[in-house]
Amino acid sequence: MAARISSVTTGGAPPGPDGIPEATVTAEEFGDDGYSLACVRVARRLGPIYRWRISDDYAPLLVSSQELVADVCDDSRFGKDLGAGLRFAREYIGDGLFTAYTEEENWRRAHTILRPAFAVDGLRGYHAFMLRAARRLLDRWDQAAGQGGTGPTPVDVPGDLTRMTLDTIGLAGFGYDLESFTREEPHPFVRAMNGALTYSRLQVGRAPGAEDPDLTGQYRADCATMAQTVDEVIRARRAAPSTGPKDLLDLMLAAPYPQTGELLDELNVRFQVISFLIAGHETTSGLLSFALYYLMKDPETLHLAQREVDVAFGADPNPEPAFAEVRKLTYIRQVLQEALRLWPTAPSFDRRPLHDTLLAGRYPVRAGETISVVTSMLHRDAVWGDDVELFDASRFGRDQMAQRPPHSYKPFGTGQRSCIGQQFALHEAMLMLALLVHRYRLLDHGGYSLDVRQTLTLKPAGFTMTLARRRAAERERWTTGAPGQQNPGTPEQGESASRPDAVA
Ligand code: MNH
Repeated sequence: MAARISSVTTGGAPPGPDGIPEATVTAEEFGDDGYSLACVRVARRLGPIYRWRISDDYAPLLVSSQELVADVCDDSRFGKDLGAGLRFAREYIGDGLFTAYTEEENWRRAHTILRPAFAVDGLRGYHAFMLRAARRLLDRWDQAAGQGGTGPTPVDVPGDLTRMTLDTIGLAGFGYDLESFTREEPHPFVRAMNGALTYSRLQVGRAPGAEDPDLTGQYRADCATMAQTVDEVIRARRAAPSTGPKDLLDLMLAAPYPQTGELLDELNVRFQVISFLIAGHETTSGLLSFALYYLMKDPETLHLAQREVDVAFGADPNPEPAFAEVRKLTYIRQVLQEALRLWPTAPSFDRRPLHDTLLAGRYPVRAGETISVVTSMLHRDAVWGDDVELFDASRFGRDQMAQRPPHSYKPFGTGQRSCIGQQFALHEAMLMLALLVHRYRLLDHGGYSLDVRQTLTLKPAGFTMTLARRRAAERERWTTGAPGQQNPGTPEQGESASRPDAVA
């Protein structure tokens, strides 16, 4: 059922003098589905470590076994690196959190100031915004389900979920409504953002001086549009300070760095806002799209997910779950974690040795060189058993999680540079997924077969499905079932204390 990352089985390359094979990648192997998926194909051929000479001065090492990844996650010997794509993105997101070097003062400042916004108390304040954006998606999908006699029309799953996650981060982070569901054309910021991201992607691996002047002109215009939108948002907030709980923008504008009492400077705030708008939506919408794909294809998993939300929300056709209720949906969380195992939507991250060192005690690596973790291969390491392509949410039951070695699951990166928005993303995704499986049956109208593509992040391309509203009786069967089947309880009972093991 699961689409497999296709493997190429032509012969291996001879290892170099350091024992590391060097990849020569044919155009066919490179394919057209994105750099990270090509890295996976090469890893299948060359094994868990290889060097890929992309240009004369850029030849990252790629690692993908649990053993090697565990070593590069040692924060005392390795730190975050910016691969070619992120280095390029510094043109428009500068030293924002995502693209700052750890040594840059602005990384520590922003990390210290913004961290509290992503702890439980911060998250609680975003719940209402998440619910509001989720509601917009349900309204659209109710229409598509064909209320009022018209037949169901297919929904664009990744497209609509991207609208939802974008509205969420705009509202929750910055009090700014991107109104993604009511526009015919994307918001100018969104169009500019996609243009700039596409342009950066095209630049990776392109020789210096080989820019296309038309594209470069458009790119400059896109960067200016992003900056303008964000400066407007900032001006509006300065003119009318918010009265509710502090959001990200309040902290960015007014919270001092405790060590020096200084605020983030104006340019850095602009970089932060753009960074959060980008980092805060694509990955989460991809995650939800993959989770819906597996639920649509796998009735048994869907059944368990529906049982959990039906018991939690009851027969109420329009539940408005509270913050704490969402956090108790452990099976829904497991479905999301398993989706991120098979398709980590941020498919790789980069590390670099702080000093010359031996990787895993045997491969010499130099200070400052780029070592990319191929997360989607790590998540298929033998530590995951012998049926790694199988979607199986029980892998994230508490006992199974405790048995796996550390650093076998890295969808959110690692250590101090891991994703600051992890709990934000999981809460948003749990809420949305819970509302969806409570409300609809998920119908595979076209026999969709998984086509994973990387733009910036991974998405199931061309994924549409149709929906049918569930009836109250379907939701009540768990609690009012036949004698002997009463109240089966939630799946994985007693696991409500379990936390994702994402960042070890
Ligand atoms: Mn997020 C860093 C994955 C959702 C904001 N994120 C990272 C990294 C990964 C990642 C991997 C580490 C990158 C690296 O080492 O170079 N993020 C995800 C995934 C999801 C996600 C898979 C959703 C699913 N991220 C979010 C959300 C937000 C966010 C939501 C904001 C609300 N992420 C960030 C920021 C960083 C980051 C900011 C950089 C943090 C730092 O380096 O200090």
